[in-house]
Amino acid sequence: MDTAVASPATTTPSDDVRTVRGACPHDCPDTCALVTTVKDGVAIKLQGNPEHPHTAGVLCTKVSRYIERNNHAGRLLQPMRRSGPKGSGQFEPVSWDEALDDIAARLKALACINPETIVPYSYAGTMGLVQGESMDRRFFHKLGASLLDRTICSTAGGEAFGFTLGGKVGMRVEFFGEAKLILIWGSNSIASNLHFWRHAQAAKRAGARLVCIDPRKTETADKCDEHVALLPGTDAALALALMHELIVHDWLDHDYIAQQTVGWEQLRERAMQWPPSRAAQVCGIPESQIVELARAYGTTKPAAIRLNYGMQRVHGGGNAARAVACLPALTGAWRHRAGGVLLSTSGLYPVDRAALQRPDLLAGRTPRTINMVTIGDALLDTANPIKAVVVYNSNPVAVAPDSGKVVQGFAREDLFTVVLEQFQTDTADYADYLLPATTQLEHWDIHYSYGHTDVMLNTPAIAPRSLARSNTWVFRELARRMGFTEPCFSDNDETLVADAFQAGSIDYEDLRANGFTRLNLPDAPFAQGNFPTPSGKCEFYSQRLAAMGQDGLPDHVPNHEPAGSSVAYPLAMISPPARNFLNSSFVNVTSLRDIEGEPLLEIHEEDAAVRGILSGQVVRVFNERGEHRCRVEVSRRARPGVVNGLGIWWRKLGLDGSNVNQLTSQRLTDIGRGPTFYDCLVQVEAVAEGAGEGRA
Ligand SMILES: Nc1nc2c(c(=O)[nH]1)N[C@H]1C(S)=C(S)[C@@H](COP(=O)(O)OP(=O)(O)OC[C@H]3O[C@@H](n4cnc5c(=O)[nH]c(N)nc54)[C@H](O)[C@@H]3O)O[C@H]1N2
Ligand SMILES: Nc1nc2c(c(=O)[nH]1)N[C@H]1C(S)=C(S)[C@@H](COP(=O)(O)OP(=O)(O)OC[C@H]3O[C@@H](n4cnc5c(=O)[nH]c(N)nc54)[C@H](O)[C@@H]3O)O[C@H]1N2
Ligand code: SF4
Ligand SMILES: [Mo]
Repeated sequence: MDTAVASPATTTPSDDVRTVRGACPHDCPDTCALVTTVKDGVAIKLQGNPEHPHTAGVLCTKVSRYIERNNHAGRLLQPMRRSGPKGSGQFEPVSWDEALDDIAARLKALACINPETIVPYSYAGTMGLVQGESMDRRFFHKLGASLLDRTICSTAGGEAFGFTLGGKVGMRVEFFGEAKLILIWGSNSIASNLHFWRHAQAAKRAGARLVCIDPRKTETADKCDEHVALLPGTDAALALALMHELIVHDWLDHDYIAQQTVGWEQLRERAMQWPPSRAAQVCGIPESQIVELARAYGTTKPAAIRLNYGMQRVHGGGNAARAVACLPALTGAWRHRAGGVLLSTSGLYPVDRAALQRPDLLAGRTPRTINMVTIGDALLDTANPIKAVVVYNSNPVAVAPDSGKVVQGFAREDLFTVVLEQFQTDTADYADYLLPATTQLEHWDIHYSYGHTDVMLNTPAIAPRSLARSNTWVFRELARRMGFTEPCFSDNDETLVADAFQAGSIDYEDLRANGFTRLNLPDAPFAQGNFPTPSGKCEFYSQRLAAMGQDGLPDHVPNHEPAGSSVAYPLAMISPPARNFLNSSFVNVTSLRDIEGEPLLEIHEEDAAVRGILSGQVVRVFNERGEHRCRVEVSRRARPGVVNGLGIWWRKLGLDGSNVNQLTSQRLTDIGRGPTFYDCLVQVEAVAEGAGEGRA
């Protein structure tokens, strides 16, 4: 048996009780600091670290169940080989040596002919730099495999911010507590950014006004002073109308605009085409609400915007993020540390990706790039076939759009599929080899965050359960079997932790002592301009976009599938996360699934009434891409014309073996090649009692 495993922090004499500091690995802006209590080598308690200011000792409901997840009866504990038909989920146990020898031999045979027929597929099952983007990338770079464009979440907004502000940069989260007006825009903070919500609450207690801009009346909207329930994909129209009002009422910081921005005259002209009456039509909200919102934004200082990714999962998502990113420069909100906008802080971290990922191992080769959003089409492409996929840190069969095609692709008999997983997910069912992965309690890692500005260290608390092994271990072992001799393939996890940030850029001593360390950043980064754009200014007009043949100014770009544009599919469906799941993670944790119940579609009473739909019925939701059955709730959380299908269920744990992504499309965003999950028209109808309720 192979023995090279992550070593727990210290040796454990029996009845020794100790605590180990870690970091939450999940794809969440909060990147909480964890403290695990270990007794006799067993994790018995997991809490938020009270010493970490951002975490403040509090974890979300999901991760407070992490030990239940870790010790789950469904944890994969043994390498397995497919023993039944593709997709049947039937496996037989094999040894690690057998599995790795055969996988290496099969990849080698494919690589000899054309390494681009091999595709890695990974996302943020763990956000850790070590288990998420180090040895794996080195392995595929050396192999010359196809590159993966990791676009499934944040590239539309992220690249849009890059064009406008110069990167994923913005306000520091702790200063939201000092703001007097907070726009929570495309974010269900209570569900998906809980520790930001703490600061928003502090601001509210100090007299701030909170406004939530979201088609769904979320639990966050419930707790704000105002809810702007616009139609999905209309945020740029709203932002342009706000600019119109700022201009007309002269709520502008002329000095800031003159000194720190590019393209003011052009933007002014564009915004003047968007009077509130026009935006009200497009957004499906009252004109007066836009006028009032503009007044509040133009006259309250400091005003802060927490933009999140919910508003960029539509055709015009990039333009919408650009439009919102322009607002604080118009009012000079950046002058104050509690003013500005925050989408993501990840661009503030000096991560040394070249050292971690070693793109130099490509040695001049330029393999094709596969967009992970369109994996369905890519797997079905016969002209440039994919012959092997190695999936880790992701569950594409559940999370990628247009799952009818994704399933068809993974079901190909001639596709060789390796899945590294903690659980037998929908994707794992299609594996030829299913390899058991460690959890965050069992491996080393180091983390940046996209919601705060601390670096986090994760020290393993316990030994891996049974034969589970870390991603880095698997790729090291595969590299050895492929005959890759570069010394970088022998780096252990602690070396990778030490090399993750640019030399001298973070305080490793502080990190080791406390489990977290602060980046050294100014309070108000753009008070004097200094944007990391080519001009050093906020680029209302982007020369770089114009050079790519795109509109240099932000504009409203209608949805691919605009609300009201189809008679057959009259309802717009968005599919934001259910609060107690994290993407498709935790759906198999019984105590959390019990809270969510069954896959749910929220519908407004008017839309329900005309269809004769009653709360609690099973409905068929469908469009030309497929159909999905779920429970319906006639709910004040849905606005007229929009239904909310909460995600992301494991298909096999749903009502009919599908989930909402059966309906979503593979079409991309205007900027960033991102997914358009929330740009999706459907029809809904009640299903006769008793039909289609058998669990698949
Ligand atoms: N509990 C929980 N937390 C999570 C996750 C999870 O699955 N569950 N996922 C994590 C991940 S990967 C990410 S990327 C983030 C996602 O978190 P967010 O960035 O906040 O994004 P979403 O949850 O997709 O959407 C947020 C809100 O945007 C709304 N929305 C949908 N369409 C539009 C629109 O066109 N305009 C506007 N203004 N709003 C719109 C949705 O109704 C939703 O309430 O959260 C992370 N945190
Ligand atoms: N309809 C709809 N679809 C969506 C979204 C939506 O809002 N609506 N959200 C989208 C977004 S924002 C995102 S980010 C994607 C997320 O999509 P994914 O990144 O695929 O996220 P998860 O579904 O959580 O799957 C991550 C998997 O990684 C596994 N994992 C965790 N840690 C490790 C590890 O250390 N090693 C290995 N080998 N595996 C590990 C977990 O068990 C889990 O099954 O989904 C997207 N899909
Ligand atoms: S999922 Fe988010 S809120 Fe929950 S523990 Fe992890 S980082 Fe914190
Ligand atoms: Mo995401």
